[in-house]
Amino acid sequence: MNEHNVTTLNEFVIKKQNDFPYAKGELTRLLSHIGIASKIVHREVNKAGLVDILGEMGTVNPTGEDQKKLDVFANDQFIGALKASAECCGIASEENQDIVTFDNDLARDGKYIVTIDPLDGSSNIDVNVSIGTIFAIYRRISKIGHKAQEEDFLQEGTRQVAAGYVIYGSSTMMVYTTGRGVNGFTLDPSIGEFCLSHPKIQTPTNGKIYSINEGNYVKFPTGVKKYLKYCQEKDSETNRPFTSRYIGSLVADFHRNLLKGGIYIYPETENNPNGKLRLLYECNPIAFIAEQAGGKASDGNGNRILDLKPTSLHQRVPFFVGPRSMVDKAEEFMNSKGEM
Ligand code: AMP
Ligand code: P6P
Repeated sequence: MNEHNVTTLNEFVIKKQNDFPYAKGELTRLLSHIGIASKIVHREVNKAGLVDILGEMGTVNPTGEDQKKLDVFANDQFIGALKASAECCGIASEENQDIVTFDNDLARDGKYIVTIDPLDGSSNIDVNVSIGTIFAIYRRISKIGHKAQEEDFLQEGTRQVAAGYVIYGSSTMMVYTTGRGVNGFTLDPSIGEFCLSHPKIQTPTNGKIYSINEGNYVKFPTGVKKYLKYCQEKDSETNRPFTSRYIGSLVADFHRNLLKGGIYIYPETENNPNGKLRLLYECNPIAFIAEQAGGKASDGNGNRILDLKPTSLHQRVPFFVGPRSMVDKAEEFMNSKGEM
């Protein structure tokens, strides 16, 4: 706390480091570098409409999605900041087919790796809808002093040291956890600092919002169709019908649901048998935050997201995340037999 009675992100992170007497400040440095890159991306996102940084780059990312200029800019910013931190030996990014290893003496000694979606929901950039950065931090398992290996990035989500997202919306916020609760920081552009605005976030136990792309209804599994009808039926005892809210930007949809109480579902469909969202840099970090805020995240078939053993960098999984009671109810329908 300072004379302005605000706690900045850096002050908060350093304070939390003091809970670990043996800590050398390496995680602290990593988190503060992520904060710096987020502020630089915030600046560009907020003037995207004014400079020639909108529109397609003409290239595609590893999952075949058009790469917009801001995507590439954000990726470059985070890769640069993580390399400069000298605490990270490599990253796995949505924008890169393979892992990016930082092969210099300082970084090779870094004990952390980062998985990142530098600008998720970027198809919304040109229409001024909120977008976000999603990241997760793990301790490397390969030998320190050598290049990062793919095995470092294919760890279960339970091994995350930290996870967070930045939402570039009506205000820019960073929300993150290191396994001891979830805290949210709002960027105050007048001082260029993320300031603690949402301490100890706990998601409401009974939400009233469901978020899913209902345009895919005919391709949904029967259990999802049944759950949607359940959400839409009138029942005063369980506060139904629920409200449908879907922005089409995971960070924006999840952030609203985290604060207000709601379930987000991206299930498998006929076209996408494993759903659309990527395990390493979308589902695992969001799942870690959701659980730390008292919620639940599963693949809809009884498998906890954080327990899944990744097999590839850009692996997709079906994603059900929200208040425990809502995810449990959705899974109940997913497990029920019979047709619609
Ligand atoms: P370090 O030596 O800085 O890498 O810290 C060692 C471990 O202490 C980290 O992997 C975390 O588990 C914990 N830790 C250190 N700094 C922080 C922090 N700022 N916030 C939360 N946990 C921390
Ligand atoms: P659909 C954005 O491309 C994204 O990965 C998430 O941010 C978002 O929730 C989802 O895809 C939207 O997908 O198929 O509904 O447009």
